[in-house]
Amino acid sequence: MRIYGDITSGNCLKVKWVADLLGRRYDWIDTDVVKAETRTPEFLAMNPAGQVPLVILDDGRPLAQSNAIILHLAEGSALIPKDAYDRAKMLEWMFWEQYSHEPYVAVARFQVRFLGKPVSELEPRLVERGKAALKRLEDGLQSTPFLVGQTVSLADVALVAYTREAGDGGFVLADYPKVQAWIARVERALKITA
Ligand SMILES: N[C@@H](CCC(=O)N[C@@H](CS)C(=O)NCC(=O)O)C(=O)O
Repeated sequence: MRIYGDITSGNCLKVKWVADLLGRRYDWIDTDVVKAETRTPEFLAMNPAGQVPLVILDDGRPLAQSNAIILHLAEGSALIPKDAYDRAKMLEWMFWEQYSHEPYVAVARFQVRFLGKPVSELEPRLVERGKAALKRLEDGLQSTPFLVGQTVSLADVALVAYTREAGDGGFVLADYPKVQAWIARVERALKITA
């Protein structure tokens, strides 16, 4: 398998973490988003959306969208609950991540860390929605160690990717103690070292 990814991107790291944890063999093809390497004709022929992560499976089929990729890679593993309701709850968190978390928490981080924007100049809506997403996570972690019950699942993979970097976007993780403890727990479970 080939993984096209940018190591500074949480969406790409989700794929790397799952592949590493499950012992999947892959070649990592560094693809620099800032240098528009996802917008070349060659890349667009593989993924017309012009985005990483992208994987090319061993049989040559392409697959994009971080959460679709990790779902495919983890099929049949302990990262996906066997119980149908729990599996759907995992997907509930993953869809929520893409629509209500990543567009705020990841975008604030990108603007501060990569575009050099001062936190004080972030669009207020971005900050409010990002804080609301972190609060939603804090509430979701009141009674269980992971987002779906007692064991780590793809819901945790999807959500930890940008939550652990939220400080870079000016969010104060210390305001969310359950989330802070969960980040450390998920990093241990996924064997994330950096
Ligand atoms: N929803 C997509 C988002 C992918 C995405 O936004 N990728 C960014 C890097 S994090 C990218 O490739 N941007 C380059 C571009 O749009 O030109 C996913 O989860 O994979």
